[in-house]
Amino acid sequence: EDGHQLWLRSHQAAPVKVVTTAKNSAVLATARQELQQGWQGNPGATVTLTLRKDKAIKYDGYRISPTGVQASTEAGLLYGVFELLRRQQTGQTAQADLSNPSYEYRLLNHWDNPDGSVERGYAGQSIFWRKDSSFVTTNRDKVRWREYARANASVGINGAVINNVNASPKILSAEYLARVKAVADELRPYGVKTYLAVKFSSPALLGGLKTSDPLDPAVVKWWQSKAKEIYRQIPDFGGFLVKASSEGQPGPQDYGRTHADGANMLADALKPYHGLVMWRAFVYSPTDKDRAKQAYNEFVPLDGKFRDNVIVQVKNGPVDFQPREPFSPLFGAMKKTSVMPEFQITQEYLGHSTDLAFLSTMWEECLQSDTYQAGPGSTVARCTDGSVYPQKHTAMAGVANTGLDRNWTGHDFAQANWYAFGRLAWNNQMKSAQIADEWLKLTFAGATGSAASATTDSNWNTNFLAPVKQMMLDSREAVLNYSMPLGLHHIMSATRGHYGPGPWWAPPKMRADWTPGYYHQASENGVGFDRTKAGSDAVSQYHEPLASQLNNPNTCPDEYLLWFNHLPWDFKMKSGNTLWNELCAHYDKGVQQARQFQRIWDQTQPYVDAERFAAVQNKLRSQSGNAVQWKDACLLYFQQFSHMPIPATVEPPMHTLEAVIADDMRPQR
Ligand code: BDP
Repeated sequence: EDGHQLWLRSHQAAPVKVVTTAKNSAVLATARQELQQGWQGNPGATVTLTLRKDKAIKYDGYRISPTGVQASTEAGLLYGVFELLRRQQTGQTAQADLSNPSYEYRLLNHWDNPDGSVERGYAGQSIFWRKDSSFVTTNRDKVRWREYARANASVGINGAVINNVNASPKILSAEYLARVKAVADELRPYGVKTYLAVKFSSPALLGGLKTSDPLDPAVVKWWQSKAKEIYRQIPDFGGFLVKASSEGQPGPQDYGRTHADGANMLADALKPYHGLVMWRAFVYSPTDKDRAKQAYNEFVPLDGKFRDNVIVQVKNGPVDFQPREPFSPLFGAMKKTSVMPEFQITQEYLGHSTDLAFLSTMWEECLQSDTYQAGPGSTVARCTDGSVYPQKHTAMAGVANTGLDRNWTGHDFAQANWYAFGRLAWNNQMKSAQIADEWLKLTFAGATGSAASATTDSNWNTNFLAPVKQMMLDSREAVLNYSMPLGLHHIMSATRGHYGPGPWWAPPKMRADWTPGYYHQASENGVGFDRTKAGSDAVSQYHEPLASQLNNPNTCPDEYLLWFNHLPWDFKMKSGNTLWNELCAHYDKGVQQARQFQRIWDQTQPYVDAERFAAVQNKLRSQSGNAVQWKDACLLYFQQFSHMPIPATVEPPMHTLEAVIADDMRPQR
């Protein structure tokens, strides 16, 4: 029980007869095989896979019934099969149902480098690239890529960008493309398309041209012939993901061109092959006053100027994957452009693969946020899935948390985030409680080797499923409480790769917008970033009535308070507490929650195999230590400014500020 099987644990299958009207294809063969491997229904039953056009079925959607699946694409049949099996395994009734994906493209973004390292990866080396840069595709590679593709298909993910957005130009060289083709060949039978992140200056760096100016004819030609070269080998290649004019990456602005000029040039090169360009809106410069405003300022004026095979890829929040951010104001504001959300599955800012944080609740919160851009109910979900605006393409991306670790994701519970991402990309109205419920049943039921099963054993339901599900649902808020409550953000340690606290970090000459002080603004006057009309006025990028609500500290929700306001330490909160006391209470609560998670898990021992029980127990122990560090460090750091006592109800610090800072300076990972 090393977790390698993810939520796809093997089952004793009952015999089943598969009948199909579809022509034989690789994807259909996969669907058939999955049924035969996993059938839990009546032994000897006949299941029919019907391929037929049906107006009610969108993209790769499907209809299922206890006796079969109907879809208009082979991938739809495969997804229907996985749903049928999921229902059997989780004890849901297999009543007739129609299911359409919310988004046409559901992609993982791998920040994997050609040398095998993974940027912000906490689960080992890349599954796609090897350090020794040997391009020999081994049988082990192929098996792993197929297992990976199968896991994706089981939750409806249909695309993978297999290299880092901070892209190396050599990814487009002939020898790397051969490896890309090898990957694509293994992902294809599972309906997963392969994409690449490209470096905008590749024509100069790789092609030897004098410039990479998107309006230069030689540059245009270079990309056209590169596209041709790629599609010759990979006819169903998905397209390019581009990080340009962002964090030092080259881009169209280096040549005085706009993001639209750059994106459109690449889009034209891919158009003959139906390829897509996902152009990231993650842009900010150190000279602007408020980083949170910049993507909006740059991209809104370009609305309507992008080719129809461009999708603008927007991080969920306006800054950078913080544990909690308000939604990016670009959602709903770009009305004539395809816009897609990007979430971070890997836990860069939420405790790496040490802390347990079920991110589904975070994504659900973002997707269900109301932008009001087209009246009440214009949620981020509806503004990006085509319900509000007639987007040509719809998509959702997640920065993957996978690596060569035996359990794929480092923390066994981090698998749930991969799972949840796929489920929400398929259905952006899904509730986190249901996702957690499914994942726990699929991943842990029957794992002790006993007869314990999700459907029949009420002890398992009461003593394992219920408390562990609650722990998952509370886990992200717990991380917030002990790290960045009340709208605090970007105050993590830089020396330890964003793990642990670091509100003090400010090396000389460091870019201000990369230091925590820029964000927390703590002084004797108070704490928080003033983004009200009197401050940076970021609030005005939101639609009314939201803008006014956020602009006033008395109506701004507590969870965004210090994101939008700079407030005195004795500011009176809705609870009646002073801001300082409220801050102390949150940090303390986070620590207590982490402790409680340890207790909950300890109680589950009879229901979990020894290996995963011990692995999770160890992680939770470290997480508690991390929570205490965060609490002690932040309270002692901020106390230097508030000069107020830590309330007696709060567990007193067990570290000194000096000790935590010294520890932070000693790189640990
Ligand atoms: C930041 C990461 C950095 C990424 C960047 C991005 O720290 O490693 O390159 O996001 O999304 O959060 O491009």
